Amino acid sequence: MKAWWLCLLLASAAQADEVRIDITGFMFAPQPLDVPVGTTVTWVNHDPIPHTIAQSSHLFRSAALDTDDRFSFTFTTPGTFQYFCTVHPQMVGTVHVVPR
Ligand SMILES: [Cu+2]
Repeated sequence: MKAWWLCLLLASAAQADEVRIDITGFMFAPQPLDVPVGTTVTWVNHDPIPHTIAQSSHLFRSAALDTDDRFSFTFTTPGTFQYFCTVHPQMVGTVHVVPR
C-alpha cells in the first residue's frame, strides 16, 4: 500500500515540469516555447527596467517586474497562448501548450 502511494507521488512530481523564460534586451527567450500541459512557466526579468507579462486574452497578468523579479503561471489547458509586455507592447511571446 505504501509503495503504491510512493509511485503516485513520484509520478505526479515527474509531471510537475517547470520552465523558465528569460527577459533580456526587450526579448523573451526561448521564443516560442513548447511545453506539455501542467507546466509552470516562470518569467525572469534580467533587464534594468521593469517589464510585465500579460496574456492577450486576459488569462494572466503580472505586476511590473523589476530586475531579477519573476512571475509564474501554470498552464493547465492545451492551446497557443500569446503574451506581451504592457509597458512595451512590441515585446510579444508565445507559449504552445501540448497534451501529454
Ligand atoms: Cu517591457
